[in-house]
Amino acid sequence: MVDLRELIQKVSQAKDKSELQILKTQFLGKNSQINQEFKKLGALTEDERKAKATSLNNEKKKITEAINYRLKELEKSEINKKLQNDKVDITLPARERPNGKIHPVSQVIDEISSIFSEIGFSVAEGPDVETEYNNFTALNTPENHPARDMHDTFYLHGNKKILLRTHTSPVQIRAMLDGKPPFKIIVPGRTYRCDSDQTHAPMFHQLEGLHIDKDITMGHLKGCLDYFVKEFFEVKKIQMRFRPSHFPFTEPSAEVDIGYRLENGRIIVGEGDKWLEILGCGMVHPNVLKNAKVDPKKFQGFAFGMGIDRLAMLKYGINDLRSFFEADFRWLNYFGFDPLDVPTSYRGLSR
Ligand code: 2NL
Repeated sequence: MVDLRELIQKVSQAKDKSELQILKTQFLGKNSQINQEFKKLGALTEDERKAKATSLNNEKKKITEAINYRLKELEKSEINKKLQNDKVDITLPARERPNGKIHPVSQVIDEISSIFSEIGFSVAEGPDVETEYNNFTALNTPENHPARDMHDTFYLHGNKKILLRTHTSPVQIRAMLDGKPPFKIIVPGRTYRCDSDQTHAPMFHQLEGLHIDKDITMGHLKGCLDYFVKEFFEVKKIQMRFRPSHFPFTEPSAEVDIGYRLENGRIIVGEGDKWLEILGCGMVHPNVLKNAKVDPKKFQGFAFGMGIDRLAMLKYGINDLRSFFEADFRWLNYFGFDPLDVPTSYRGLSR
């Protein structure tokens, strides 16, 4: 006979869920006493069997109920313990807002990264100091191309093999050399050119994108950029045109303009009778794929590049490029973004 009271007492004293589980197996499992008794039923007369089966089922029900009851008790005390640990004092004063601000360039890089991450791009980064191979040669830029000129490129130590990258493309070359296709990355970062006037700074920011896979077409490129432009400028409709262009690293190549109009001297993006160039793009040149050890017979894709500083100026109504890099605290306080706004504003903070 099973001593029901003893079993139920043990269950009600189980310290935790795992002990309870052990008791459950012991009392109701295959090798439990009750189960053995069930097995013996066959040897009894019909009347005896009925009576015994009813009493066994009753016992089983009582044990099960006791186990479930104890389980609820244990879970309740677990939750209470958790609540106790997570208790916050809501009467404490709020933390002071930090003094620092997020630079508009960082803000725009975060916004663009979040827009592209939603369609499967990941962010890659690389060094500012590059080799001539990664920055020019791999990108199908001929030996005598004017972009390589001393006047445009900062060569280090007069050594023509080491330089400050003039675009972020070398990071994509590194990504392709280091990995296996498909590639779907964007690359934001600092870039450098020996150029300084009203609209050019020797250090500026670019963001490039690369999508390489089997059967990627210009149609994918157009769809991708159409999505990006609408998300970035936070408008549902935007006029966009692809103008044929030329880059050594893409074929065919295009520049993308968006429609805009002026309203009281302010640029209103979306539609209008004027066009504004915002980025360059194209299908990656087979020579670039070969140089990056990707088989152009199996893989192809698109790439694009844009200047971040100008996009930040456009979106947030800043009209002097040089103010970006003056580290003027009053300027940053005015044009910068609140660090605590970042997580909630993954889609920009247009004002
Ligand atoms: C612009 C135009 C562009 C690319 C950048 C690229 C990178 C690789 C291969 C092929 Cl690894 N292309 N990048 C392509 C077309 C245009 O930038 O106006 N940038 C500010």
